[in-house]
Amino acid sequence: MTILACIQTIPATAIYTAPRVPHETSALCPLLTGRWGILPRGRSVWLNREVRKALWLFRLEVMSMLRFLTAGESHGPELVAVVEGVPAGFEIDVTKINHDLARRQKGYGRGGRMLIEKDEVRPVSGIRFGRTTGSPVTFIVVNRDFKNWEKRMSADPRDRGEARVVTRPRPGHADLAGVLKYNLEDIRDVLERASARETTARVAIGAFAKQFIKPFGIDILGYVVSIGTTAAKAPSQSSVAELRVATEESAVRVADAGAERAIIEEIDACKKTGDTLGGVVEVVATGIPVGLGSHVQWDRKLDGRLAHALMSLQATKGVEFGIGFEAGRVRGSALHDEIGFDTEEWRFTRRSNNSGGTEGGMSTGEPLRVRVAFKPLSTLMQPLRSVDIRSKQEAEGTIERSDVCAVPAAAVIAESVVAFELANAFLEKFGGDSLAEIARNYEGYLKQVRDF
Ligand code: EPS
Repeated sequence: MTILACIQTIPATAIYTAPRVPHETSALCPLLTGRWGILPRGRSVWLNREVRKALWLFRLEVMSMLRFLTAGESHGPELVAVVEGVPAGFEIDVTKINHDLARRQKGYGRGGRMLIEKDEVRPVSGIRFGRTTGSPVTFIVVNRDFKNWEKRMSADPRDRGEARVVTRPRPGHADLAGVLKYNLEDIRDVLERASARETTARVAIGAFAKQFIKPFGIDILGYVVSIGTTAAKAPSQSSVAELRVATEESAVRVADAGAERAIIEEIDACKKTGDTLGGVVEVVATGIPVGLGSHVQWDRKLDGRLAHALMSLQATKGVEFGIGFEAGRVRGSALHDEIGFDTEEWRFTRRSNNSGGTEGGMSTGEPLRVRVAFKPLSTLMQPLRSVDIRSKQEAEGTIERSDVCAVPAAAVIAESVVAFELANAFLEKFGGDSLAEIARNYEGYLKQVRDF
């Protein structure tokens, strides 16, 4: 009601392309007719700032089924994840969420922190007797390390003297831009939240979201493609299940024993010289029905939304779908995935999947393949040159306990954010308030595609 009231402020001359007008309805969107006026689709005009703000709120309200927030500092008492827009009736197995959290903690090259933590969620809202109720879901993860930081991370102003102020920004971290932007004197006020520790909450959310789409046959896996200069052999022929077995057994999440040995050697060499290593991960997802996302508006495009989510991960430097940047170097005839028709199964087929499973911002029904490049972590035990923010004198970047390489963990994290985005797009397409309603919509749509 509040959101619709905002829309009343749109001047009579403003016309807006309403985001959720279904294809076969009239130009008068039922949601927006009556006393709120008519917003015809198919035409755009310039809107003033207030109107844009109102519509932005509206977009959040009606477009995204799911939304989430995370909160918490790396060395604070707890991490918090809140997910809103959750439909009722989905079975939630908390042990599966904890399993993914344990996967995130693994990987050769991690630092001492992972020996302290045993990340597990405590569900505190929205789940009753193992099922979602439709209410917002909240998960809490305790930072065991907090007991070593109680005074330094205290909320009580009387503990200010315990802070051990950090004044030497690390090149590559959020440190310098963060203190300048927020006008802070202690870099710790920035680094605590910028830390990749936050991804614990995102993995919990992703593992939760997976449980909405798993019943509909969507399977998602993240694994490592390369670390430093060592590339693992491409496992393109393997099924996701085979790939899962192979990469879960690997200390660096690759399906290639030779590459694994070389990567471990490289991590060891980096550790000796106080350096760090980045890499590339791939997320593959199968069982996605054709038509998640939409071509009709920029912010409804599935690949755009996935790229946004993946680029928001700490240390991400690039995202590519299918053959990615290579697409800019080949001819169209070599790139595009030719279309066939299987008369026995009565369905459209593709002769390749260079697109990585999206065309026009929609899923094609082929496996989603997206790669993410992670830069080497910016805490170097052999620090780079920097400047002290107080004295303005040249100084070395701060040394914080950190990891030499967190790319195997990044594969699990990327898998999790893809899971959330797919669940969100799935619920948007088949939306409803309960599992039963969503399942009906899903079956009806599959029949429509079969009968096309
Ligand atoms: C992380 C926890 C952190 C780091 C790492 C990721 O723990 P701590 O800072 O206590 O050693 O290991 O964070 C970073 C690399 C970073 O730049 O902040 C985790 O839980 O994944």
